[in-house]
Amino acid sequence: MVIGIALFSWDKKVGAVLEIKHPENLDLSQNLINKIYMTHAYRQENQKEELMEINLENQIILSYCDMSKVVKLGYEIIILIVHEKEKIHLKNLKSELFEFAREVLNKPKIERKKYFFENLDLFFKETVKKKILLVGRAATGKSSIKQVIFEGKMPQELLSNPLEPTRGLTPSVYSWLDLDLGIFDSAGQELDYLLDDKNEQTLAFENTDIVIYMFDYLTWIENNEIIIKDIKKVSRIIKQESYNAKIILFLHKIDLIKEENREQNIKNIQREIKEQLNLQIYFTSLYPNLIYNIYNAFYEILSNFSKETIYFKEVLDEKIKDNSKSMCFITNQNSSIVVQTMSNDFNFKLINQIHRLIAQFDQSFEDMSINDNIDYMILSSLKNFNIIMKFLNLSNYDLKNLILISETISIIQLIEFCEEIKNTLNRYFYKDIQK
Ligand SMILES: Nc1nc2c(ncn2[C@@H]2O[C@H](COP(=O)(O)OP(=O)(O)O)[C@@H](O)[C@H]2O)c(=O)[nH]1
Ligand SMILES: [Mg+2]
Repeated sequence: MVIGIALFSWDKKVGAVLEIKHPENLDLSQNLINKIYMTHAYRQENQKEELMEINLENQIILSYCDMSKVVKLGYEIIILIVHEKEKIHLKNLKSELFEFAREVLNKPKIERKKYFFENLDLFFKETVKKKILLVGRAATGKSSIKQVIFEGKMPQELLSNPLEPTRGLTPSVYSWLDLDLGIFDSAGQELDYLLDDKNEQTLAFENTDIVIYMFDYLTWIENNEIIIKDIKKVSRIIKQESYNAKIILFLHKIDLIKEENREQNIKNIQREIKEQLNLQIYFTSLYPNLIYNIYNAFYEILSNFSKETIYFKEVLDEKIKDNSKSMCFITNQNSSIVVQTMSNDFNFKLINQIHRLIAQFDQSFEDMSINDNIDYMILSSLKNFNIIMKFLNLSNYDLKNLILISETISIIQLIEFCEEIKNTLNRYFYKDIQK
């Protein structure tokens, strides 16, 4: 998340003068300003444009100054303050700030303000803020799901190297298309405390839009009463305090149900939940052949808030709908899959290998696309199994790669699809800027 941006000019008598800032309530302490000036002044021998990175407690400050002009004009500086969580976007933000600051500061003073505000959407995208709370007993898989969905972690890594148990309530902020998502992961061992202690309750439930209560298959089999009791308690808290949150259930680790019984078991549990609780439930697992369901669950949940999620899904569905054995997805800067579509007959077993492959190529493909203008990466087998990956170059909008996989569509056709999708997305964002 970009927190703010500001332009300082220089007065021979008083020193730094704050000329422009955004947002209006951006807090810039004198201490901070001094620090920024010291950082540039310290490198006085540098006679070129420079972009410094200053790391503070949980913020990163990028600061541009053209040192070749200091003798004549004093220090003219543009700073961009970003949340440390945005570290992964830093490379793009730096190059954008560099261009932006150079443009602004090369303009005569009276024209700067207009240009500055007209181009702010480079850094600030209008987003909707939503809070999701993950609760459930210990070791049901809450933290693993969070890391796979929102941090682009490989599921098999988390299955073979389990995470440390979560302590307390751990908040993280993720950008997800047009959403800013606050995900609050809670500690399973402390669930009783969370549901019984008034202060903890407020901290967890206040302003929450979605409560995901997760339980795993084995606990359900061994002790479904405790789970039903938990869920009723969550319901009661929401009702009593009139919180505006919706409860969604995840029954996780369905890989532990024997495959031949899975469908029937799921149906039975679904019926039981409906009778006792009447809440929406998803059946999930991080196992490769079942992972698609989790992405779909989050798609359905988030599409309630995000118009981009719905629109992009439509764009992909449109391309895939008349083709068999094909799938398509788009990743964001975190390498999370933000939208996907698949024909019914797609070979699920392939997903694991494809995700692995894409993860391995991810960084080098991005570098090559930026530095060498590489347009596509294509993998093609003799049996007409084709994978194509296209770098979307839409980092401002938090999108990274488009990936199409098919056992029936030719490479030429896949390239065409990629171009069409890319053009549709460009039109969508371009129109957005025009508004
Ligand atoms: N069988 C199976 N195990 C899983 C799955 N997802 C996570 N796990 C394992 O469940 C354990 C607990 O995971 P964790 O995410 O720490 O659970 P949390 O306490 O709810 O945050 C770990 O050993 C994970 O590897 C799944 O889909 N199937
Ligand atoms: Mg955890």
